[in-house]
Amino acid sequence: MSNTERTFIAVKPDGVQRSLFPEVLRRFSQKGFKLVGIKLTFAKEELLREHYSDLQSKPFFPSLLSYMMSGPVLATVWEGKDVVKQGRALLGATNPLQSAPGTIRGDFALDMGRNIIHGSDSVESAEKEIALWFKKDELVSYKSEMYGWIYE
Ligand code: IDP
Ligand code: MG
Repeated sequence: MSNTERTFIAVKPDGVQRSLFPEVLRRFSQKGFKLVGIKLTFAKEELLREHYSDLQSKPFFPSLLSYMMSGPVLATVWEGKDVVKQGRALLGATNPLQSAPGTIRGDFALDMGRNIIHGSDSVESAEKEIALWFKKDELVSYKSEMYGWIYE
């Protein structure tokens, strides 16, 4: 399994406003994942329409767009073994009421439309989302000094 798999994780506007982003960064870092991209940004409608293109026909799509544009988003890219699937596990279920305690949504959220965090759901969508949110030169390559303590 590749140690260089990447995923896109975004702390949504409510997570930023509620100061939950340090908790998100802590959980991903302490699990062993390497941060390779980070920026605080206001998402443009055009970007969000592309990002959530699979949900266009859903009744909640307009409110999802306004939610995602209600404040800055902390966009991040993480690298590591099985990071896409593991990242989704750290997040919990889409509906926070169905997210187990110990997950980010399970610990900090109640409503689907305020579920504080996004995570790519497959390696393919991670690639698409990373390219959508980050320019190539905004992602960094570096040797993590903790790798020897994380990977056998
Ligand atoms: P995910 O974020 O867990 O991948 P998706 O089904 O891709 O879930 O939906 C994207 C986002 O749209 C969710 O995180 C949530 O904020 C919002 N959403 C999904 N389903 C509903 C719904 O039924 N009502 C309100 N918002 C929803
Ligand atoms: Mg999704």
